[in-house]
Amino acid sequence: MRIGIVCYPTFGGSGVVATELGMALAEKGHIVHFITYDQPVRLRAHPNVFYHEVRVSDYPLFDYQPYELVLTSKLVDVAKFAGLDLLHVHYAIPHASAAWMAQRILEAQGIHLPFITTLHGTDITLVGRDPSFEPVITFSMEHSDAVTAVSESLKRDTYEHFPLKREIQVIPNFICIDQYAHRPDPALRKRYAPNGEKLLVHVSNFRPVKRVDDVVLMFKKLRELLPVRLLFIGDGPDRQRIEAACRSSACTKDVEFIGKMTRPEDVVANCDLFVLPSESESFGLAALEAMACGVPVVSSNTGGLPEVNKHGVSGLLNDVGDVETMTANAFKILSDQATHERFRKGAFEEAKRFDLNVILPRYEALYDQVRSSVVA
Ligand code: GMT
Repeated sequence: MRIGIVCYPTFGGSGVVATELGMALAEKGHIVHFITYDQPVRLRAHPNVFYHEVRVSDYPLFDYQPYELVLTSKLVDVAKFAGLDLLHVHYAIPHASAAWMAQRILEAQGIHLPFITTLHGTDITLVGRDPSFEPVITFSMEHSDAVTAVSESLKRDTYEHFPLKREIQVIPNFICIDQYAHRPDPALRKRYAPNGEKLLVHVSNFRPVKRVDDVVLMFKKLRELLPVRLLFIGDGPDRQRIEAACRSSACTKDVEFIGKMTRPEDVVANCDLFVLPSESESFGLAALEAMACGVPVVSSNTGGLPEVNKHGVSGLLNDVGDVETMTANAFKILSDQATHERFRKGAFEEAKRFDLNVILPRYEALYDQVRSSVVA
C-alpha cells in the first residue's frame, strides 16, 4: 500500500508514534510518504520511505503562517504524483481539516483519497475543546473515513467534549519491545549514580500539563528516606524555571537536566523508577517506553495512564497532585530489592501488550477496511 503520514516532527509522543508507525510499515513493504514541516526526529533512512517538507513562504502580508493551506496543497501534490492509497494523519489539529480539504480537491479531479485521523490527546483534551477549534475539529472528525484514539479514556473524552456521532476505534500506541530490551550500561550507571544511589527519571516536554514541579517535590521528600538522584530528560517552557529552582535548593547536587534526547531509553534503561505525575495524559508513551526497558513507573491515574501503567504490577498510581502518596509509592518500590525486582518484571511484561507486532496488524486491518469501502 502507498500511505501518506502527516504528523508533527517534534519530540512529542504523537510525532514519535507516527514516525515509528511509518518506519514499521515501510519495513513490511509499504511505501510511506511523510508530509510535515520538518524532518521527524525519529525518521531513519529506508528505501520505502520518503519525506516531503511543507515550507510556508514568509510573505510580508502574513502575520501568521497559513500552514494548513500549504499543507493541503502538498497533500494534493503527493497524493496525485506518489499515487497514495490513503492518508493517515496524527493529531487532529490542523491535520484532519487539511486532509479533508485535500480530499475534496482531489475528488473534484476524479481522485478519491480516504483519510484516517488518529487522536493523540491534547488535540482533544486541551486545545481542541477551545471554541476557536471545536467546530472545525468536530466536522473533520465526522468526515474522516476512520477515526482512532490511542486509549479508551481518550475515546470517552472525545465523545464527552465533542458532539460526535461517528464511531471511534481504539488502537493503542506501541513500542518495538526489541529496541528497548536494553542491557544496562554499567559505565553510564556509575556516571549517574556514583555512590550506588537509586535513580529516578522523568521524560517530557516540560509543559504545565506534565506537573514537573510534583516530580521535584516528591524527590525532595524521597531523598530524606533513601539515597536517590533525579534525571530530567527533555525540554520545554517549564524547564528553565524548574532548573533555576533546583539550583537554589539543597537537592541541586543530586538533580541533573540532560535535555532533549532522540533515544531517551539509552538513559532510562539505567534508571530505577520513572515518574510521570501529569494533570492529563491520554496514554503516556514515555511511561510505556520506560516499562519496555524494565523500569517501573509511579504516575498519576489520569486519562489513559491506568490502561498503560497497571497499578501494583508495572508500578503504582496516585491521584493528580497527591505528592505524599507518590512519595510513599516510590519508597515502596525502591526500598526493598525483591519488590523492586517484581515491579521491574511486571513493567516489562505489561509493556509486551503494546508491542509493535501486536498493534501494527490492527492499523493494517483498518487501512484495508478503509480502502475496501472506497473500492466498494
Ligand atoms: O505528551 C505531550 O504533551 C505531547 C503529546 C503529543 O501530542 O505528542 O502527547 C500526546 O500524545 C502521545 C502519543 O499518543 C500520548 O502518549 C500522550 O499521553 C499525549 N499527551 C497528552 O495527552 C498530554
